[in-house]
Amino acid sequence: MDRERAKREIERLREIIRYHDYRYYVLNSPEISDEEYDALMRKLEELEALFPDLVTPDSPTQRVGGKPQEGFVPFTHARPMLSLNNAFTEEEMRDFDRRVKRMLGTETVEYVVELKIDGLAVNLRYEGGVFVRGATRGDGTTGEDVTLNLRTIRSIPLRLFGEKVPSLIEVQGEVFMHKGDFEKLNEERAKRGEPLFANTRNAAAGSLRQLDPNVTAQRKLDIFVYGAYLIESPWYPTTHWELLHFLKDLGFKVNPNAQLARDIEEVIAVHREWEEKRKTLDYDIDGLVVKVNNLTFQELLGATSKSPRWAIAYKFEPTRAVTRVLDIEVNVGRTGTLTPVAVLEPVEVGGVVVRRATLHNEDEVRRKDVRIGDWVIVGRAGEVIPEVVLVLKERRDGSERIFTMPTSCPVCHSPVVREEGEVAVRCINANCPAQIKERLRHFASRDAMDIEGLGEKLIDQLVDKGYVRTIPDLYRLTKEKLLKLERMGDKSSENLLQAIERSKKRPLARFLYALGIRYVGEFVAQLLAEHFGSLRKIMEASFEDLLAVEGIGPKVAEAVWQFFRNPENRAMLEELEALGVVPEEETAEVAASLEGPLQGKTFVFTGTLSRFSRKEAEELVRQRGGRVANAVSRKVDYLVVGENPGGKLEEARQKNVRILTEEEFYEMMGA
Ligand code: 3BA
Repeated sequence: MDRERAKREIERLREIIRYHDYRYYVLNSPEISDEEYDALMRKLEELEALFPDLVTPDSPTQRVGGKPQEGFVPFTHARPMLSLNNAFTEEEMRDFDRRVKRMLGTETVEYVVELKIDGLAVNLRYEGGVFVRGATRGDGTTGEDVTLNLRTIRSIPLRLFGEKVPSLIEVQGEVFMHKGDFEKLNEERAKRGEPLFANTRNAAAGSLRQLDPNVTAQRKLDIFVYGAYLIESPWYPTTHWELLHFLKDLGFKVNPNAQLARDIEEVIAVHREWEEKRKTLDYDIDGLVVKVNNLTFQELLGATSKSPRWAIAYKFEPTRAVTRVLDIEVNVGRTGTLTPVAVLEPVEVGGVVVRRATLHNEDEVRRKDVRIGDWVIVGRAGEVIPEVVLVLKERRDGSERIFTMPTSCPVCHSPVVREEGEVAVRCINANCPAQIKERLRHFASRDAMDIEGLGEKLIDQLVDKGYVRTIPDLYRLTKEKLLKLERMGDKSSENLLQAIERSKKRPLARFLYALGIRYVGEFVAQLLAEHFGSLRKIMEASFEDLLAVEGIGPKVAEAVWQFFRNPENRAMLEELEALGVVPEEETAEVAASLEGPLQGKTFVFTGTLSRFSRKEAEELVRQRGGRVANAVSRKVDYLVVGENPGGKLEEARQKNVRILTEEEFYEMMGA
């Protein structure tokens, strides 16, 4: 091939590849397969190898490469990168709005509301449409030149598109790491015994400040751009909203969730929405950035030496906080599992005061190396139960004490065992008061038999006084006994007896779940109930019968079979039946309803819904032929997230289950 033809072919290939990079990395919507893409790239590489003088820095082949740098060179931004003032409350936002209006002498100011990406700010310089230099924010005036590292971020265009490419432009954005990539990175670091990153922002910063661009390339960073300084351009926008669209048209990745707000009350409403919805994103945000839309207004308002008067960060309550581990206690669960729990100096996290955080198990305490007296970061990201995220080892002074798991149960003092291949240490005394209490608590809980009023404190008293030891004992309680308990009057004891009475006829799935059989969560209980229909049939099922249920594996089948073989359990079930506890059998109705647009789709709900009750929402799914499960597994198609979602959300993320906000759910239901 002659040089001229090669040159034309190289340019053609680059343009095609650039377009597909844009589809894949910016729009998340590829048009061709990975194989087709690789073939284009190989062709380009071959031609460039034949004509090395035709290789230019903006070629898609030139993203990674280069040797480790000696250090970073300072870079002075064309215009200082200011910082943002913070607001935390609605009142502070209304104050901001009043200030803006007073200074402008106008009553109507429109705002653009952007998500505040929790990453690090960078500035990208393009000359003649080609990416030439990129730098961190630094002190605002001068940052560090991290061009080679930024080139590895595939969502950063090396060359701009379109008709209106400015000849000189500096673009600002936030480099960040996706939650999933962050977790994988920390897992790898834990395996290699390297210190963990506390959050996605630190991980992104650490990755961008690598001297070896090859390391940065492996960290899978991403960017959202939100601002620009148009130095020489064939066209100038008049609003920030237009600027965002312009940046998008040039090939930059702009966050799709930015929106216009007509007034400050709309801004406040958007903030309320995202306080919940942020959990469904696969990147961290720590608030909103609110900007005056009109660029002339922006100029009139100007800036102080530190920050613009036309923008403000409207922050969320943090979901992480730093505190101290005062002690490590051990809890005994329903199945006798001993769980270490950190007792913390009380600290506010995401609007609630946290006093305790789970440490999961002994291995986890070792892995994180949590000691009594340590300063730690506690997190509550979408989880109900807070956990210790990271130990701040640099704050140790040598007075910290190492925790060891007890060799006997802290409640009943029987020896504990750790079975082969298990992480959990268990107390195997079935009469351990801690286990009895936890079993009863689980049995009475909302998702199980839902016995209203039978909470933790009451169960403690009932067990400690010797009135209740087994589940059937609950159904033998009398008013005389209840009246002897603290804070139990005439009315409250009658209410409790009624609640216990009502629980006698719960659906079979709830009853099975309530029994607390190992590995039988809400979803498995539902499968068993649907498959067998009655308790009798499940009790008589052989191991093979159980294994034949779709979705049930050998471990679960074994646990269920064992449970019903145990003579004590059988006696308990007979007792319950004699006391009138007869779960409602699963009728054919359920099977018959499995037709409709949602046939074969399984939904799980978490959190409180605002428009419908949980029951009504579940009914919407069933009417359309879908199924409702109680626990997240890989078989679940959608998790619907209401207010204050539980741990299911994190599970859904890990298992790649589609997450729906409440609104998206109603849309899908046509409700
Ligand atoms: N918008 C961060 N600053 C932002 C341009 C102004 C600004 C931010 C922003 C000052 C985000 C301060 C550092 C800086 C460029 C100065 C955003 C975000 N807008 N959406 C108004 O998502 N984190 N950060 N960056 N100049």
